[in-house]
Amino acid sequence: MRRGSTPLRFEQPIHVTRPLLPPLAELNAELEKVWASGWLTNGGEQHALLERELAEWLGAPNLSLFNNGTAALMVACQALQVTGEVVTSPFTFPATPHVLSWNKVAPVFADIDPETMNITPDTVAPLVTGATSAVLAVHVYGLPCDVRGIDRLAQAQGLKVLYDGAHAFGTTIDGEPVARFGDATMFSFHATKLFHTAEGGALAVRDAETKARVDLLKNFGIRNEEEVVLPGINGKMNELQAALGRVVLRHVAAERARRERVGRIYRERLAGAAGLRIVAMPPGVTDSHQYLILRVDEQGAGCSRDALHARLKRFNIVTRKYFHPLCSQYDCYRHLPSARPERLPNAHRVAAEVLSLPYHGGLADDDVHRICDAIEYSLAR
Ligand code: T4K
Repeated sequence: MRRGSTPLRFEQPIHVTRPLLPPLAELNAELEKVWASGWLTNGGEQHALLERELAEWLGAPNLSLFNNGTAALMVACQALQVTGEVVTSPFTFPATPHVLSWNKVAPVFADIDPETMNITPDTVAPLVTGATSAVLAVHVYGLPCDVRGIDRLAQAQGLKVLYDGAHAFGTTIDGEPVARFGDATMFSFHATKLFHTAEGGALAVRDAETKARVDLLKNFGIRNEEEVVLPGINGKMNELQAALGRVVLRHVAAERARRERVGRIYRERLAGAAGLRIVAMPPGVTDSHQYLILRVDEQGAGCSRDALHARLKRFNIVTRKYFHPLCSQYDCYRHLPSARPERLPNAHRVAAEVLSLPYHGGLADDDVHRICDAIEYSLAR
């Protein structure tokens, strides 16, 4: 961009994300098999194949597919018999605390670390009471929690550990797949996720016995024609979703590579901008490439996150404030003692700073440069 000139407005909205859409012919080839089988759901061939392929991809041998990530987390609470109170993060999507409420469990919000943006053993420990049965931590944006510290705390206190890994598809920690930690890890395969099945999700658990329980719970508790052994729900992924997932999976590596390049351009272009910082993965962590997060320090940038978000809209660039407001600010949770703002200072600060920038493989290099031009221009206004 020439200095002083106004960047051009995009003709079409530039979204925060776009789904990976594989060639339709590839999907049709799989759908023809589904049609020929006459089998659309309730554990068909595509389901079995995808479950196996993902178990390998995620390094999570005890994996169960679901119709969405929220249902997977609902079932995780049932399978692990979570009761009473659960310590969780306020800096997340509403699904995280809502699954606790739907399980008649009280969410207790812990503050987050200002850098990892996740709850930590230090913020969780003081909130553990006799009623606490578990920790439900979130690997927000694919940034891993202090998994070893949380596991230690949980062991010492006899708590279960559930991870909301909705953003952590492909995250590894020192070479270890993220699902190896805790008692259960949920993945979301929503259309907005890098790997997706339009709607979908999965739950990884520690052992085959727990997986068997999860599989019963996601299918009404039906063991066979004669026996219903648990009060389960319908959490099943259907054959069309599974077929889509199998085709999308073939293109995940290319999408990751493309996002890496997009991320590099953002980092190079915005490196010197005062008050702006792009969130980076800590050493030893493989990025899930789910989101690209800008942190806006209002004082340094001379512009608030909200102002930048609004100014970018004028260029047809639709950024998102994931995750503002905090879950602790929702009407259904703000009455909780743990939701009081003075108890969550880091969460409030971080929620006012973060902006999810457009980040997907459909962005051309030139698009990213134009977005950066618009950011630089907006900061100066
Ligand atoms: N835990 C965490 C931490 C989560 O982030 C989520 C979901 C969950 C649990 C629950 O998992 P699921 O039950 O959903 O599997 C979106 C997604 O709907 C949601 O899955 C995701 N997190 C959340 C962070 O983002 P919205 O309300 O922002 O979606 P929406 O419709 O505004 O879409 C965002 C952008 O994506 C649009 O501006 C354009 C683009 N888009 C979206 C869709 C649906 C497309 O280009 N095509 C599409 O089909 O929640």
